Order: sequence, then structure tokens, then C-alpha cells
Amino acid sequence: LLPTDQEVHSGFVALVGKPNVGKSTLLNAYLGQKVSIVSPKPQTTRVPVRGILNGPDAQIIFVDTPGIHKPRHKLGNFMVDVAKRAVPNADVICFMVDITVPPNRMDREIAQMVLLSRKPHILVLNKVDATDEADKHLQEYRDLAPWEMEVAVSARDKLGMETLLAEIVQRLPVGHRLYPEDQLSDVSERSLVAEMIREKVMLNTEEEIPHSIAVEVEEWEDRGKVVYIRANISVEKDSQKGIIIGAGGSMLRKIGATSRFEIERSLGRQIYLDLWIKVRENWRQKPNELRWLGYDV
Ligand code: GDP
Ligand code: K
Ligand code: MG
Repeated sequence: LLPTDQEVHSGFVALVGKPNVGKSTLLNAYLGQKVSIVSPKPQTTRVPVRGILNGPDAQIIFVDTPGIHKPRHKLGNFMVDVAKRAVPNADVICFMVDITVPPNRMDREIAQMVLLSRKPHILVLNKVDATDEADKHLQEYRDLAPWEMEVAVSARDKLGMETLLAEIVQRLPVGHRLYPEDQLSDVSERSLVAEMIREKVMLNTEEEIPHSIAVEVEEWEDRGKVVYIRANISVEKDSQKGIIIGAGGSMLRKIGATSRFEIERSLGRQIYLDLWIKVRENWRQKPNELRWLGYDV
């Protein structure tokens, strides 16, 4: 039997960057399953998500964070706050950028924040798969700060991930595992289910709708053959309710079917998914509503 208090490299690794650079995709790729939802839309991730990677000599606790942007409502303020707080709380910072586009003002601000933290950090150049000219903007990213280390990856195609992992592990303090070895994330099954439903709404709607919704699981009952799950999709106004229901209920059916497929695969159980839509006027601006929906503002 291996002693469980054996010393390993262990600690918190913050994944920070502007929206849509691929932070959540990278976390899921390391864990081999979805713990943090992904969409082509900015501001998909709203709360920090911890995913734990256990190896024989290391325990890496990745902290996926909301993209740092210029917030326009109270939910946005909260998201940017929690993302920024992950930096001083981390042992290693992965500053992720999208190599297919040049750096913008947000990248420059985040680079400064990372540098000022004086924490071990790595510049992670993501999406190398998506460009023939991976070095087109490379120098501009290099010039943002005197980086200690850079690694090019594709979170989508799982390229460069071993190299990045080795660089992370080297920078982690030596100590004890901080989580049980069989724990994959800090996300409860209930929250993961709610997030999977929110992801399907985000993937199937446009403009302000994806950002105007929140999902809560209201009831979860094991009925033997199936698990009955009732969830609320909250919207900000009446007109959005109609869009999510769709013509003859078509949109809601599509959201329900795609959610159910993924939830069943994730839980390994058959489910009955009962989706409801609720209007919470301007919930993104209201501290009480935000807290009710689980955002700890
Ligand atoms: P986040 O906002 O930083 O968490 O980014 P997401 O993980 O949600 O990804 C944003 C979008 O970029 C999604 O459409 C992903 O599929 C896509 N994406 C993420 N990583 C890669 C990558 O390595 N290559 C390509 N081509 N697309 C990626
Ligand atoms: K995204
Ligand atoms: Mg994300």
C-alpha cells in the first residue's frame, strides 16, 4: 500500500485571460471530461471552477475563471472580481491568450496584473491548430511582459499539453495532496447539470439571450429507473421567454433533448428532464436575485 501522506507537487493553478481564449476547454481537456461549460460566446464561465488532476507525483488544482472583460452589469462585476481574486490565491498562473488574434487592451491589462502578482507564471498561447501562421502575433504577445516561460498549445486538439503540464508541475510547491485522490472537481452534480443546461441555451440562442439566462436545479429525485430533474431557466424579460420556447415549443424541445443526452452520459443514468422558464426582471442588475441564483455578490 502506498502511503497517502507522501510528498507531491501540489497547488492551485489559475487559468486567466480574456473571454474566449479557451480556458474552460483546456481544463476539460486535462480532466478528460466536461467540468466547465464551453461555448463560442464570451462570458460563458461565470464562477471559478476547480478541476483536480491527480498524478503519481503531483496534484494540480486548476482554477478555471471567468474571462476578464469590461463589465456592464452587476453579474459582470462579480465575474471579473472572482477572476482577479484567483491570481493572488494561486501558486502558478497560466495566462492564456488566443494566438489567432493580436493582443488587445485587455491582454495588456491582464499581463500587468500577472506580472505585479510576482507569482510563477506561464504564457499559454492557445489555438495553434487554428492558424497557418502561429507566429504571426507571437512577438506581440512576447512583448507584453518579460515572460518566464511560454508554451504553445491547442486545447481543442490536445497539443502541447504534456509540455505545459511539466512546466506547471515544476513550479508547484512540494507538500501534500489538498483534495482526496478520487475527487475530480469542486462542482456538485446538481450545479454541473444546471451548467450543462445553460450551455445548451447559450449554444442555441443569439445576441443578448445567452447572457440573460440563469439555470437552477429545483428538484432531483431518484425514481429507480430514472432520475427526475426539474430545472428553472430564468430570463430577464417576457420577450425572452418566447424565444427560448420557440415556435410550437421547438427551441425548448431542442434544448431539452441536447441537455438530456449530455446529462445522461455524464451521470451514467437515465433522466427525466422537466424544464421550466421563469421571468426575473433584470436579474443581472439585482444583488438579491444574483444571490438567490447562487452568485455570491
Ligand atoms: P473561455 O471563455 O476562455 O473559457 O473559452 P472556451 O473554452 O469557452 O472556448 C471558447 C471557444 O474557443 C469555443 O468555441 C472553443 O471551442 C474554442 N477553442 C478553445 N480552445 C481551442 C483551440 O485550441 N483551438 C480552436 N480552434 N478553438 C478552441
Ligand atoms: K466562451
Ligand atoms: Mg470559460
